[in-house]
Amino acid sequence: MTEEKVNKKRIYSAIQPSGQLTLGNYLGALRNFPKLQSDYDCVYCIANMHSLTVRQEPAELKERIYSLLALYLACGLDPQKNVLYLQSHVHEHAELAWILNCYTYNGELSRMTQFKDKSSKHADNINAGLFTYPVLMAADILLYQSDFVPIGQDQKQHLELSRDIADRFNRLYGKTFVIPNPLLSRQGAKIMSLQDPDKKMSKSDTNTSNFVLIVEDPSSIIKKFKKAVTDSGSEVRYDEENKPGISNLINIYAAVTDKNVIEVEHEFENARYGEFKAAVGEAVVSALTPVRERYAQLMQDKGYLDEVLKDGRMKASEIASVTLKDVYEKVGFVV
Ligand code: ATP
Ligand code: LTN
Repeated sequence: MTEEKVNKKRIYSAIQPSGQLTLGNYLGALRNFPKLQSDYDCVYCIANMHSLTVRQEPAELKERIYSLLALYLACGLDPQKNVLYLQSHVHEHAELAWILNCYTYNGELSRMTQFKDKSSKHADNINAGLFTYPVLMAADILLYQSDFVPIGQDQKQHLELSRDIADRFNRLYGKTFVIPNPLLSRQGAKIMSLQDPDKKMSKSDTNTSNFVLIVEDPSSIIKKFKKAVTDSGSEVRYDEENKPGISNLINIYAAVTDKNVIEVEHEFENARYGEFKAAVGEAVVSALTPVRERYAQLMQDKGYLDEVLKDGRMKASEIASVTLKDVYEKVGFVV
């Protein structure tokens, strides 16, 4: 264990570079990461190995890796305080994943709802990686002896499996892995689609009116909010069941302005839907503008991004190699 780990609990999370990130990713995940950097020892990964479970265009994947790193930095993650690294730079991930594959049952993997969803979405490419994906995710988390893993609701089942695998291994060989706990984002952090507020805002949505990107042009953001689906009635009032469109917009406004739902309802007591939608668009633009500007600067400086990756690779490997060596010894490999 590293020295910092003795004093601080470790946070570990990862995002796949499989598309451009949305306002949903920002409010549900990214925006919360910098808040943890002083109190925890944080490790954030760009999970490019996971992305290969779905076909990727190589040049695009490469660009998206830089883009995700630039977003981590633009959102306020300080590379001195956090370890920011690329998964494929640390070979221990693939090695531990192989070992853990031998301690995971097919029955467990076939119960994973994401596997079922993705196999139906990509019926022409149900590859073995898609099936064993949760084992690689367990390897990510367990290599770093992570105490807490900030994730969305959709990843809870994978985290449960990581805990089961860690516990199984620890029982067989003695304490090897820290058992990780989920850190679920606040309730308001489930951002819904702008045109179809019954489903989650998602970066892989084929209808671009359903989401706004973190780095989207302000005029396009304003337009999308003006077009956002609302409900019958005319009151700006929170009611998830009967007014899902307005409730989603209230949630977004509350999140980007750091207000609560009651304050937002009060502020727009006498407003029409049109006025409210324009205000939400403006508030989102103000929240995202500094991130977009910083992102654009960072993307101009690939040399700097490469340096951050190099440093992250070194720090991550240092932690990961200790865990893998212990695992190799425990299972009886000659090290
Ligand atoms: P995909 O569309 O490719 O399935 P996604 O946009 O749903 O991707 P992920 O890459 O699976 O996003 O998730 C990255 C992080 O963003 C996760 O922590 C996830 O919980 C969070 N997240 C994704 N979508 C939302 C959303 N609509 N609201 C809040 N948080 C979200
Ligand atoms: N499966 C996650 C991304 C991911 C992850 C991880 C999250 C890969 N490895 C380790 C937390 C910890 C996703 O698709 N959002």
